[in-house]
Amino acid sequence: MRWRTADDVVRVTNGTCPHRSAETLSSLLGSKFSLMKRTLPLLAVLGLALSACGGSSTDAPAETVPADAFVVKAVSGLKFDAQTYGPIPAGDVTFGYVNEDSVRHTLILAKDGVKVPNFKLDVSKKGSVDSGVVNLEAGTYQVICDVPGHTNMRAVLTVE
Ligand SMILES: [Cu+2]
Repeated sequence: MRWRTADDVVRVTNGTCPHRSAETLSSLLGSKFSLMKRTLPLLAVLGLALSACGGSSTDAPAETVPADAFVVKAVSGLKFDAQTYGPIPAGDVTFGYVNEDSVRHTLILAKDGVKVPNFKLDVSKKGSVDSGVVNLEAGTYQVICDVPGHTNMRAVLTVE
């Protein structure tokens, strides 16, 4: 997927773990000064910082789309990645929302002109991901981005 560029991965990784930037630093130091023994203590400290992060289940997980999610993407041109979605089964639906555009987008649902309450996804910038669960009865829903000026961001979701 386009949003998973190397830069995005680095950004996401750095955002996940404040110590992770040390990895980049240490690899830089490692390549430039690998023969200089006086950098070893510094690298050891960096290594401790890394191990304090690595694999700990208490870290905030990287924000990713849940595996079972129904994925909608915001793409360039103030559009969703499709004009029609579904049909998907009624009940609890997990939505994943991926921003492949360069500006903020939201995702809300409406049925018969009435907004589905307590459900709004918000992806602030390129590479942002949001997800949420909403219970939907069968019907035809409008998929809407309610950011001002994004009135063309409309799609239809069929739930059955
Ligand atoms: Cu939008």
